[in-house]
Amino acid sequence: MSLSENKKILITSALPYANGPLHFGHIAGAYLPGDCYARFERLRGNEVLYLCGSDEHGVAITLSAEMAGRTPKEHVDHFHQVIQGIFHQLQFSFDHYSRTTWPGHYKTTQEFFEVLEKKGFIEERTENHLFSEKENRFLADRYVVGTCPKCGFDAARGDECQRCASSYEAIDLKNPRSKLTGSPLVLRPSSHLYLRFDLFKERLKDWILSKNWKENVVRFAMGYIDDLKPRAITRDSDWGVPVPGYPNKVFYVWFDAPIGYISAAKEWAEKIGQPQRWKDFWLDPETKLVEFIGKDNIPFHAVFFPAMLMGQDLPYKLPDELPANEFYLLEGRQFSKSDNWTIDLESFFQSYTSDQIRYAIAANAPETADSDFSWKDFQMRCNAELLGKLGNFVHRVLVFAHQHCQGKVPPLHPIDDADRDFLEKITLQVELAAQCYEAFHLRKACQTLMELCQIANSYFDAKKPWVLAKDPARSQELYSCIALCLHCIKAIALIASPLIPESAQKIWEMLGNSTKLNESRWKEIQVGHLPLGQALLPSQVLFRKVEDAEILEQIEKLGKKTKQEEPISYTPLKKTIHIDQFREIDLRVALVLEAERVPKSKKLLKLKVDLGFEKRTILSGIALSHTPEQLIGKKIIVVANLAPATLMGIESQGMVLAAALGNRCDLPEIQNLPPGSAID
Ligand code: B3M
Ligand code: ZN
Repeated sequence: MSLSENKKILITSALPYANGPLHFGHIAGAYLPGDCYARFERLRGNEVLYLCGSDEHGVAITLSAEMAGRTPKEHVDHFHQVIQGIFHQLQFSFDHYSRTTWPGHYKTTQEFFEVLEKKGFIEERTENHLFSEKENRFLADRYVVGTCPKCGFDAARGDECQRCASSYEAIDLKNPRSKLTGSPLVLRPSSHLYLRFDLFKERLKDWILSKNWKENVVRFAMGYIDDLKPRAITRDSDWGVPVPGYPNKVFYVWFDAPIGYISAAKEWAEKIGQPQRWKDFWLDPETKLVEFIGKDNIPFHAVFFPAMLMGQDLPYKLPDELPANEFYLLEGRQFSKSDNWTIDLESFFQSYTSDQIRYAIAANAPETADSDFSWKDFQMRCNAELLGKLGNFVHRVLVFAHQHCQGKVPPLHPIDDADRDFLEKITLQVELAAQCYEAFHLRKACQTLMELCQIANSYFDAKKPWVLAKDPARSQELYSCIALCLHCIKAIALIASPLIPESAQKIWEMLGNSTKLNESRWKEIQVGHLPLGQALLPSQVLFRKVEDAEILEQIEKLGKKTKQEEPISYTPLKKTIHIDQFREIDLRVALVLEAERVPKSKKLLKLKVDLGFEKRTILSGIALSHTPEQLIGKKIIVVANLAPATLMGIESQGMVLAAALGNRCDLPEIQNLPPGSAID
């Protein structure tokens, strides 16, 4: 194969929604494959720009922010950090990680729109949209659930079906209802801007058919193109990229998000102090553009975004490759946070190294069919493969070299047929691995790596260097054997580097190298030999054994709900008040002197409290969560300047502060200060 160099390669991984932590499904689909490919192409000497960023707009964000009691901005700020943390843990090597709330992205999106408008691809239309009479608002996309018009799935989202990956307009759903309240929706006219995707039909068709993509991607995309209609690209919302000239409207998230790939390049160019540099990637026909996505994103990357690019004035690159992966399941079922059918990434990272995780996911990547993370498989990958085959070979050779070759790279001379055969196989596996990476076949790359380890172990066993070591007359043979094994370890480090970069670097250093493997060149390492006499480092443990007990414990955890993991329904945030309004509320520490149930009331307790300067009677609706005995003697917080109110014939002279969630309720308690202390 050609080991081309100096080609510009622009790589993107789908921009994750900043509305929750990522799970393994995402990582297996669009991120790990993208990172391995970027690492491989850099090793080959190509000029790689690998971009990603948080997708921070859209109703998926406003909806989950609303449910979490945060503003959209607070919500995305939080999850942008969380997601970046996960990517960092997994050693993802983005050249830049942006976010779609970057002001430069707003500008780029608006310019994109203005060009489309100028060229006649935008039209305003008044059409029916889904309206909730109960909530008195139009509901878009993810605020709507209903039956998928394509596959009949009855809990499909309003803009794309999570079961069959179709994309449609919310009004196409059967039996549409509000996601928040479950109430039925009616059609009401509303005016929006539509992008005339239909005008791109022929160009899209020709373009897709000229591609040599996976069959499922082409089939799926062609299905869309046949049926291309104008689609609304605006929404009524205040969260998103504002539509120039249309107050109160923002762009539909799938309009602005893919433009994020371009604005991420712009932000990167600014960061490196060469603001025009993004054009070298995006506007040069010589650039190779590779977009890594999960299969649910195919319509947008194979049809809608390319049409938007075709409708521009500038010669934007269209994707050359669209490696779209299938779904990655957990023990045979879709990952689901609400059912606790998930893996807590934080504790996962504490127990296992990023390389163990990367390798286990890559070895089982959902490339041609849905695949599965299972704990047993994870254990097997870590123990039998990484430790048993790879780690073991590196260890036994290094230990041997320290014992019998003075800890240095020995001479490779003379060599016999078995040595020659081994050498050829090493070369072959390295070439095979390169082909796998180039074709986005991570599973096959992992297999190739393990085959090489297997070949190496068999060679070592057949050569029996421990026998050679007993006969001083055979020291040349011994040296050749160990020199070849070290040569093979170098090849292992090389082909392992895109997959398990940390361990590959450690191996590289154990061979006595002081450079960075990921800054080296594939070709040079492939053909070169370790310098004769180079001092080796002692062997160090690369992978720890994963014990049966820890795996059993993990399997048992699956599907069991813990209290904190139940889905929480938060009370919506109240409107903002001024500090002066807050200061009007007089909060005081109160000691509970007496407490008793109010006859005929399930909820009310009657408390006698001491405020230091006076005693009061206060009624509180906490009887379902607290017994009178639990309260007596506690110092709680009360609103002391509330107008008295009569409940069940008793006058209540204040209000107890309590935290509440659903039916549960908890009282804040003061430890040290006396009754009457003010709280502000
Ligand atoms: N955020 C959807 C997703 O995470 C969306 C991808 C945008 S890529 C431009 O599946
Ligand atoms: Zn469907």
